[in-house]
Amino acid sequence: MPRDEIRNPILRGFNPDPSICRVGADYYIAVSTFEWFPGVRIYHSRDLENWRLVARPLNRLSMLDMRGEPDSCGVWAPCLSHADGRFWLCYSDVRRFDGNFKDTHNYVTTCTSIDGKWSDPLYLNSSGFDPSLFHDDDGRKWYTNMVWDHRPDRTFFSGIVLQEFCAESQKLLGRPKHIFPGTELDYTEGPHLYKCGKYYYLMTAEGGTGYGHAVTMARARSIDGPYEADPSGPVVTARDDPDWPLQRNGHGDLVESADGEFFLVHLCGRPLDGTRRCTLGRETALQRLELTEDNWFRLQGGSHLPELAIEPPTLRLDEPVVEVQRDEFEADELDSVYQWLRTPYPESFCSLRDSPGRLRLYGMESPGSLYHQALIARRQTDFVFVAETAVDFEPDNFQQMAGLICYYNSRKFHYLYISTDDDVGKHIGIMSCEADPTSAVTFPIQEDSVRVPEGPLIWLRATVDHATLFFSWSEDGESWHKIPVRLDQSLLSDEAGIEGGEQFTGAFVGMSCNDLSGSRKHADFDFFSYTGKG
Ligand code: 6LW
Repeated sequence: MPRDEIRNPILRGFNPDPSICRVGADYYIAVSTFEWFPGVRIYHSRDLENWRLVARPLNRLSMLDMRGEPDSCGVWAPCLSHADGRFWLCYSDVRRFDGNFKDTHNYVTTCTSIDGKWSDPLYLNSSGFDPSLFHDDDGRKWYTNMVWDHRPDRTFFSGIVLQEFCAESQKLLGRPKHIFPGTELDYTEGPHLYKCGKYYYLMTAEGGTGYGHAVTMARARSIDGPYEADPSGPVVTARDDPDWPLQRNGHGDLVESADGEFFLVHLCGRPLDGTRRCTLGRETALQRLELTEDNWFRLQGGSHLPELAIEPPTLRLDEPVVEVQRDEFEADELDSVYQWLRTPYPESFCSLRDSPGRLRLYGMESPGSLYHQALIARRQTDFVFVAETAVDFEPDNFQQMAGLICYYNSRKFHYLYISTDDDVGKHIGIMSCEADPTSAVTFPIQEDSVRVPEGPLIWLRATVDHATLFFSWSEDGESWHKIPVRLDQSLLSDEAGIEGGEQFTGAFVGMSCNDLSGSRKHADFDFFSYTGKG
């Protein structure tokens, strides 16, 4: 039965910087993936409510290699469009996070079907991130990106530039033209161009991707400006309403339905109660837009605050999406719910064939590594969840570890691992990195690490309730031992860390195997389950 409202967020958990396009009755949203491989996730829906993951286009070495890239670098803000019988996807591969530089390389790839093999990327430029392509109705194509200015005593975000893109010669033509400096909100990024009636519209994200974030709109009579910003301020923001349930609203894109209704997708964050920490990262929400009599796009109802629930489109086709909750690893390929870090070579550490019915991970670098980790994980999509696995692992020395990990990035994780040493023998330990800028790890049960029997399987469980994480273990999957240490799950958030952290992804939970000795000791995971409870 179609429901009478669509609840926000529509894409829960880490799904930021949404870009939406419609082809006939089909809607597609592409989101950023940062250091998680494969790059970009594209969801499909016919009713704007039920979204199914249908493509992960940047899936091979020639498209993406993020080994060594810092946390929250990699693939930023894609732009998905459809023209001339194919999909076009622009994206940035950002290679530096801190300090004055970004080293952001922008590419475009195309494909005639959303889930086909996307073309090897065409390099476009590196002057700033958030590349975006607009297909005008006269056949010309226009490329925009934000410009990053590393110089002192000025904003890093120096506005939006425009350049024509020639699809035949595959080149950007002429010199880039500054078309919009941004408003006083600053941090102008995430440009998308549209044409509607007598105006071109330029949507941008402003105010930074934290609690000052906003979607702003400017318009011009010709494509290259001058663009004037909407005098009534942002289309959507909660920057002045810290208690509004959807925070950090910004970075949006609009779409028109087949029967002329306008919708906005935008990113948002839902901080844990009483905190400014989003463990679910930046999520995607949907709003209704209307065009006013004087031709500005505003939220339906006239507020700047995003709605928690909106009226569904009139044209609807329901497609409920059922996610696999327990993976027995019987399939030939890893389910697309999982991602891994940075490397385009998953076969170098991960196999479903070497031990049929199990996921085998070959131990690689440490959980702090920016190069080659054997870590397979899925997004945390609920504030309350239980994740379980059972692992067959016989470590030979203390440098070999395998287990269940709640992971945000190389400086924020809680790891329930099995290892061995001369004092205790085979045991379970916990290793946490608590957003420490020096990357130092703590061992909360170092004095009381739990000796476990040699033998085929040890079950491991993570129980998360908002800011609280407890780990448990079992010898048979029935009788569980809860480790009496309350871990702070809120550290696995965008905001935790030095100077507010301000990172861009979201918490994951998954399986990890490390062999710091280099002998690639493997661990076999019998199943992985995730049960979300809202
Ligand atoms: C993205 C930019 C932004 O490229 O944050 O919130 C950056 N908006 O547009 C990283 O997601």
